[in-house]
Amino acid sequence: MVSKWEIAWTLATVVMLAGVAAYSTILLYQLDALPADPTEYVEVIGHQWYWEFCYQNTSCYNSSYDATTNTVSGGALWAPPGAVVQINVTGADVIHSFNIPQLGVRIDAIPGRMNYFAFTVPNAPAGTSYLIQCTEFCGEFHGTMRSFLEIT
Ligand SMILES: [Cu+2]
Repeated sequence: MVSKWEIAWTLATVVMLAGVAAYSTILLYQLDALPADPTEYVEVIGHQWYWEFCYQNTSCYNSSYDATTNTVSGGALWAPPGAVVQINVTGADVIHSFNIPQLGVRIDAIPGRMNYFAFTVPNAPAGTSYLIQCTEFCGEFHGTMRSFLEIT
């Protein structure tokens, strides 16, 4: 025979798990929510093997990484300290993945699809830079498909 205690603790567990599930679902949706009024929008396009950054959908910069000096030329992801940056990410050829490891930013760059993500730039002094690394194996020079988020 089932005791009333067995029924009670089973029900208590069900209620607790339902609460955790509901709370987690709400948090997951909030994590994906985009800010209503970001400081800047940047279109990020992954190419074999460089990142292209477009500001206001008009000024585009191809960021070329030099592994011998660990620097980029031609452009970077520029943002002022504390800015809320919305990135609209896509791929031009194969699947790439846009990743700023220090800031926990990671989103796939998929041809024919636009992925949206927003993050807050740290309040770091101008000139600070954060590594950007492609994290989806995308061919021969995947390892040096890098750029920088540069604080302006
Ligand atoms: Cu890549």
